[in-house]
Amino acid sequence: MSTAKEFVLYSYFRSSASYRVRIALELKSIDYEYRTIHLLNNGGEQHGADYTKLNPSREVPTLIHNVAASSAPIVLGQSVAIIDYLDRVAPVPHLFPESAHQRALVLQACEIINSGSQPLHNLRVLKKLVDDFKISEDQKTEWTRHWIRYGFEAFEAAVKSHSGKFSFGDAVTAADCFLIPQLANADRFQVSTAPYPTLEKIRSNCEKIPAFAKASPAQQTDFPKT
Ligand SMILES: N[C@@H](CCC(=O)N[C@@H](CS)C(=O)NCC(=O)O)C(=O)O
Repeated sequence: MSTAKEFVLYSYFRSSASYRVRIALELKSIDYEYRTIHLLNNGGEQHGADYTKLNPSREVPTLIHNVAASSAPIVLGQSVAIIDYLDRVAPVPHLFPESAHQRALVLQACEIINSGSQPLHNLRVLKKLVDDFKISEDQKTEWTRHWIRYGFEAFEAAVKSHSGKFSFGDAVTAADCFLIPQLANADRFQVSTAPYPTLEKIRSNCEKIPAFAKASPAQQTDFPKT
């Protein structure tokens, strides 16, 4: 009989929000069960009735924490909330600093991507633009590129004076967990990162850490084989 793992992640290989949480899980060496929610198949599995009960926003990621056999599992959506939760239940390595000021700066950087850039080119936003406003493929791509660049400009300015090897000094923080997946989105939409030298430096340092590679889309079980 197979026993459920303590942690379960509902994810999609290409989802940058899921990728953030995968990085945090890998950095913390948390073993977890990966469950795929295919965002395109059958009109999008995120809209299924059972999944919607877990994640009313109908998006990935969702984290389940099976705390104890005797208590109900903890179910969490929203990558900021999930990573904050993981940082409390598995504090090593810390992804949010202790100091109120430093923690706010890290959250600010996370939110530049989480609320100021990625949601504007999320799947359902693009679908609405195509379905109801009849934008072309080229316009869709240009829209996406615009919001990725918009976020990178802000992120570069926000971390430039704080960065060392990573966004904040020489230790990985949650900010890096948000940046790397958005850089993967930039690659996908052929957005040059040359105007953002701090982001390029951080990326090359993150690439040296195995947890980032393990969390990448190509390493996930639902990554297309062909
Ligand atoms: N702010 C949310 C964003 C989640 C999100 O945008 N997920 C995307 C994939 S990256 C999604 O599931 N989209 C489904 C849709 O738009 O239908 C988080 O951080 O968890």
